[in-house]
Amino acid sequence: MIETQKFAKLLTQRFDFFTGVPDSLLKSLCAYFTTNLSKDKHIIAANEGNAVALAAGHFLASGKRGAPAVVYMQNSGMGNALNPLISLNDPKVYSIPVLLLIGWRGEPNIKDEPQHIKQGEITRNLLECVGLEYDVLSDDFDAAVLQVENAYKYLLNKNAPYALVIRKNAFDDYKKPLIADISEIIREQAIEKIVENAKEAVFVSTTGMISRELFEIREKNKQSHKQDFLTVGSMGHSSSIALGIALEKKDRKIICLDGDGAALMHLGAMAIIADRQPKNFVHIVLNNAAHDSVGGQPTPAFGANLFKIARAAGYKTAVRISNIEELDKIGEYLNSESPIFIEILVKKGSRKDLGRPNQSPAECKINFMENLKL
Ligand SMILES: Cc1ncc(C[n+]2csc(CCOP(=O)(O)OP(=O)(O)O)c2C)c(N)n1
Repeated sequence: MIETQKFAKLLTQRFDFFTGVPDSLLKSLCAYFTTNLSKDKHIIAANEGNAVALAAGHFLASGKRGAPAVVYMQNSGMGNALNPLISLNDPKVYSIPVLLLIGWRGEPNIKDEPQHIKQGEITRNLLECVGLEYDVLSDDFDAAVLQVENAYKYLLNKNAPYALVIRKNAFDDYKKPLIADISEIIREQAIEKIVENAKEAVFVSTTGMISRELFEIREKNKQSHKQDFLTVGSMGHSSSIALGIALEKKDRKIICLDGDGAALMHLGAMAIIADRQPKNFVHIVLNNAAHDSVGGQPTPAFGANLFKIARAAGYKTAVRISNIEELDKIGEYLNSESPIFIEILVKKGSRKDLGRPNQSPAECKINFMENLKL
């Protein structure tokens, strides 16, 4: 295991701009950047493609020799990153170097969740396929120093991206930055209230804790899971999945339970929803201003006023709930004019003993589709 602080210091000696999307395997590193770098030097991006582009902008503005930046991501985000990596950074286009740090979820022979298996299997092949040089970071610090040096030389000499693939437990714990909560509402309780007030509705829930909490609430209530589609991977796409369903199943109320990080990741989906004006659509963002599921790293979602964005985009109803008294009115909001956007400000954190769905994605899909047929 590598000492996070030593490794991060090594990087900051060579690089002066850091951006990325948080990953549980890289949470210590991200915590170091958040705590120790200024807001101009470290940006938690909306999505991984966004991060690659920010890093490219930094490079373009960094003088004659050019200073490559560092972009960190979970391997699930490689899909988002590939577009700019291939059509912007690649030597066949602008030849813009960038150091990628890629958290290797789903590494073969290491137990992980179903949504990480395929991505883990193909992580190296994907890099090879796009002709991106890489190395798997050693857990020995001295060896890692040489790997970073090697990567740095490559970036300068070849003017092309280079990746370091990072295994589980590569870094030791680094203290989380203290980021104040924006509300007292506990997310699981908010979801419970929503479920209570929407017995017949179909739910599409986002990646991370929100889906796990929805699953647990159904277990606790001894309800079936068949009305819930858990978007375990594919972060940022649950509202589009929900819209696809809503347009087809006009007699059912469709509720998307979104996270703020996920909503920001593909914010354009809100404009599409507003444009289609579904009459049976509720988009709920449980906003804790953080990527809670992977370590609580901050998002700019509080200041972004998502409910105002929704209103401006054309949702018929758009409200922000920030305390328990307003949460009690959720039933009313759920029955207002659709498309409905409800932003609920919630506290970070979840129950320590929160379980994981014991149903496979395939079972979830079959049961959900059976239920939708009715
Ligand atoms: C494309 C992609 N990038 C990164 C991740 C890693 N990831 C999983 S959950 C999550 C945070 C989600 O944050 P938010 O939507 O705000 O929900 P919260 O965890 O706060 O409830 C991240 C970054 C991912 N699964 N997919």
